[in-house]
Amino acid sequence: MRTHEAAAIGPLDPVGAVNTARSDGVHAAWLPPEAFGAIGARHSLVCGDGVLVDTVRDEISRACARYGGSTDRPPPRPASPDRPAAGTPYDLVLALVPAALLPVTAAAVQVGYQRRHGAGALGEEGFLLARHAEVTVVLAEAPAGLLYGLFHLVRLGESAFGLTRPTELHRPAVRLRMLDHWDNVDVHPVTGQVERGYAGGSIFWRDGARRDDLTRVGAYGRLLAACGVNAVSVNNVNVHATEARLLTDGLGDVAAIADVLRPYGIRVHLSVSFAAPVALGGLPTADPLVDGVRTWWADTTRDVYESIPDFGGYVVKADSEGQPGPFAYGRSHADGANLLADALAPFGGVVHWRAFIYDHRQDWRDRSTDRARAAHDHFTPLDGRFRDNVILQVKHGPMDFQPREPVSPVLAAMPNTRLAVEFQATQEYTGQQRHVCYLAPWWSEVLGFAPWGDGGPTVADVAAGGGLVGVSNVGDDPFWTGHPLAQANLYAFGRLAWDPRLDPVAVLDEWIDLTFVRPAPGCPGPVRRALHAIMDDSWRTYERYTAPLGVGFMVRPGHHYGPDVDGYEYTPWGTYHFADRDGVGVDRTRTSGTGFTGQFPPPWRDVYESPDRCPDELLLFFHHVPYGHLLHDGSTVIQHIYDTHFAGYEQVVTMRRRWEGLAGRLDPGVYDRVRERLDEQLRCAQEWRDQVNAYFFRKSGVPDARGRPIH
Ligand code: GCW
Repeated sequence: MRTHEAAAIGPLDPVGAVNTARSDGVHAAWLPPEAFGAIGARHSLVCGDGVLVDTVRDEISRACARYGGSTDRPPPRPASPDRPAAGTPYDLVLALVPAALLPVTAAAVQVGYQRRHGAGALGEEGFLLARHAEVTVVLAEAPAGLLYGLFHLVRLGESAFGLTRPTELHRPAVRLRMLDHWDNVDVHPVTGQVERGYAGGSIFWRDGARRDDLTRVGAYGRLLAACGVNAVSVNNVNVHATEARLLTDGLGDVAAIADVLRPYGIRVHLSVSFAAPVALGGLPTADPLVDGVRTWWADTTRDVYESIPDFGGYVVKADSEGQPGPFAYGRSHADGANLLADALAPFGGVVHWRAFIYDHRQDWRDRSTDRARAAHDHFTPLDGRFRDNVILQVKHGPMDFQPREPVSPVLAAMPNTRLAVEFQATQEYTGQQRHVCYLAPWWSEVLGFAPWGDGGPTVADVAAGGGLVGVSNVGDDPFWTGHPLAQANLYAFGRLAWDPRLDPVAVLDEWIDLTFVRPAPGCPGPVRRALHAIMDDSWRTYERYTAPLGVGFMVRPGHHYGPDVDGYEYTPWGTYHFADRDGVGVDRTRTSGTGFTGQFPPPWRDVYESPDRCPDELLLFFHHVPYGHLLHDGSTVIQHIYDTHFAGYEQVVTMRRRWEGLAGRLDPGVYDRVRERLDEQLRCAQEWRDQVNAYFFRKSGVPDARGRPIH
């Protein structure tokens, strides 16, 4: 098996355009050795102590061994970091400086540190980057800052050593930048080793046990640190019997993973079962208000911290899709979350309590129950009742990671609760890593959305104190993410979590620079041009050939891949489009529908309420309209469906052609894998186009105005 995997990545391309293969057969993703060329060729000094500073040193030493530079430790006597030892010119200095000394040190190296920032401006993870007198300087107050500073230099490459650079202060906008793995320890009979995983097995677990060799986990931690992620939860939020035991007998395995991730500044979190006191502790109840239950969680949590002193905390999916929760005891979710929060508080841990609660046994005949309303209905009455170390983890949309949804109104309705926004990097509903679908533009739109209207706070502002969580798309596949281009989603998740204002196209550029060749300045390069052409708009392309105008869920039930327009129409899951011969869409208005529009603050409650003002791309999410309804561009709904489906398919044809233009320019392993997936994407896009068009033609009887073939 391993040999087969190793063979998946071929030898280096003679053109030398791309160099990302590793001897162990695992793709280097955005950290190929070449990405360290600029640093490795320099003389550098690293000042500071601790595990993370050692990581910085190791990274630089390895790069120097390859590229001929050198790296020193600080001289015995403290000296000015720009020329720390007289007569020893350094090109690069990375220094950990006590917060109180930062202004002085910065002044000494003339990096333009602004006094108004005062001491402590960089915080736990920030860094200052400057260039003065031909020395590039990175200063940090805490070790993680130095690590992030190093990876920033990697991103900059040679330009970090250019003639001049303005001083830059970097610190993350969002404190908790976390990836949730939906990995099972046992291979689950229905969901497998990784629930909704499209990249092979788990990097942590295999066939019921932790993997002995955690080298891959270390490499993963390194990739995550390089894009800014600082927390990982290592098991599925659907906690089955074996996985529940990670909290007690399996703790050693979690600790082993934590040991491997620690040098990259990543804390480990664990998904736990709310019923653990019963299932593991032998108690008769898991009622959050019973003393014995509280004591059990307090004792168990203390043991966790004895094994893993920097343990991040618990993730909980309660009363959702069959998982146990406080409702069984007539208690609220605040009672449930606070129980765990109290157990974690003495150690500085947090509870990520998921807001994904809805009735999955709904009667499809009942048009008044609306799954989109559920999280808001359940949680907003609890605002202000959660402890400070509870983070309510809210999926970005009110339904479930569809290619298009409005922003969840919960994000605008709980001012007294810490909120985290959850994205799905694993492409459950966006092509399952067989389709190219660069998700950063979608996430960026969500993060920039202003729930109270333009000029007001954005979703990113709301998440700043809670966090951003991504469901990981990684597995033991040699390319990490199955589809090599899906690596960009993981990279972009970390970067947007660090700075939500980043332009997704610029983030893609960073990823291209690191992962593929960095072309000469001024030359866009064929690889870069083709990747932008294929990826920049790929999410919208996916949207075009799948479910139209925000309606969602026209996928095959269960595995959720490929089209099935009525697949979820007459099911208990609350996922309907209500197409009939006259029209399509879900009436969620206050006037005549489920009233969901009323969960938004102004102006959106009124914008969404009105079929004329509602943005086209969300029209069918909010309204049931006739097929002849006119969109803002003057097209009818039915014609829009036909046009976008034909166009989306054609765009995939173009994508595939662009990729073929890269033959011979890329590592053959990467080239072949993407090409193979594009073939499948094309097949599937055609199926989507034909099924959706045929379905609506047969329902409505309205022909395509342009007379194209509809079956
Ligand atoms: O979208 C649904 C997925 C489930 C997942 C659930 C959740 C982990 O189909 O596989 O369960 O969301 O987010 O909890």
